[in-house]
Amino acid sequence: MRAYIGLIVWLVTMCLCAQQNVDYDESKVSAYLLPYLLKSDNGEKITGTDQWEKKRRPELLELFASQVYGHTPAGNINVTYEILTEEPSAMKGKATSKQVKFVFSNGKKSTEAILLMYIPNQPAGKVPVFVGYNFKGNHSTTLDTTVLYSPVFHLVKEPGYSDWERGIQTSRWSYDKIIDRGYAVATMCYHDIFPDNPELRDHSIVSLFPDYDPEIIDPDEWQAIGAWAWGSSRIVDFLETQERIDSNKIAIMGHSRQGKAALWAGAQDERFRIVISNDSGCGGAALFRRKFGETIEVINKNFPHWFCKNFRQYNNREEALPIDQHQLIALIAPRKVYVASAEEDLWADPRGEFLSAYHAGPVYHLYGLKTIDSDKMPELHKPIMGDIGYHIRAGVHDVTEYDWERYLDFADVHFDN
Ligand code: GTR
Repeated sequence: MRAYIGLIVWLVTMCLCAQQNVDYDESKVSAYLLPYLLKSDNGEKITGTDQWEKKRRPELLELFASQVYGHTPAGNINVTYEILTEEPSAMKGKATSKQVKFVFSNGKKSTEAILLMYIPNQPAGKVPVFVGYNFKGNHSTTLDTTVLYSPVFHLVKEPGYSDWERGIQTSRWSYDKIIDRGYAVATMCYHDIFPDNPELRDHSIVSLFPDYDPEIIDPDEWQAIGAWAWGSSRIVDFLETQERIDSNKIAIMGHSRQGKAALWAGAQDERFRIVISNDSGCGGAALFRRKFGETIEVINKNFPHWFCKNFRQYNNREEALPIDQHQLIALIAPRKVYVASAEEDLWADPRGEFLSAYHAGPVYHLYGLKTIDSDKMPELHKPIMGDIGYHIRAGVHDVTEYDWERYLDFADVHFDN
């Protein structure tokens, strides 16, 4: 059955590639020069962590904001939390579940989201937590019938969303494993923050900010990925109020488009101590300059509401982009980062994902941390577990139990759990 699904996915991907003129041939990847990590825009060499943090890091953050993801507005909006349910004997008694309604408001208009949490009952006391968005509603991540449908469900439940059934994505959420290993998990449907459709921008949190104009999008204005990243920081704000959560041990895990948003969130918000990008591909961990699989032009065409408008200048002009994704990963240092790929997920360019994790190394070296020591990709299922982690597993674009097991192993090491 799995092989059959794999074949269908492969066929669909091949058709997509043929249509969109993308490359899956490693021998056609032309030589490229990556932008400097440890040299600032005025040519100054960066040799220490102080210089990195005060000079180069802010420069790079600004470039990612102005050229790729858009600026996150400085002003905030009001967020309130309402505990909707609390069940101390969820998951056959081994966890406490909580559902919390977030109301985002600017005084005139508001939007809502629901956070679902499972917290292990053992050990008692504070526990580390994984934060991550789900794609098809909290109810899709579990068969637990008390889990509510997302507020945004009525909006996006259109053709194409007909598979939003309860439990449809349980395989992507290894709740039992997470709880058994002493971690909490907090998830929200990403559509609640910015429904993944350019026409629904008015229903996103972006529309609550003072400078929002429904008719005009400025060249460096944030769009969906920026909003999703912002939303995960609001989840952290809430977690910081929770007695059972160890707010020094917060990991973010994002898959695919959410892997992109997780890296951007991790670059901006230092409260994420571990940042995990699962099959994040173009605009995530993959190096743009390889132009392998999905490219800037293709992603901007298919998802015009993900990146800022300035990013479109680099359609077919990857060399002109002043940054590349190894620098995004480096912005997470000295916090821990883990990049994962799937062998058949060529659209996301597994080698490009690996190489950006590898090329982020020099910044981690400044901190004396353990990086990936070779640009040769590891074999399948041979994870690298330094301060930068990486694995490639067999199979297609997905989040599997294997992936979660590695993230738990990585968190065990770095959170000393
Ligand atoms: C694809 C997109 C990728 C990736 C993926 C996903 O259609 O081209 O960049 O984000 O969706 O999020 O599943």
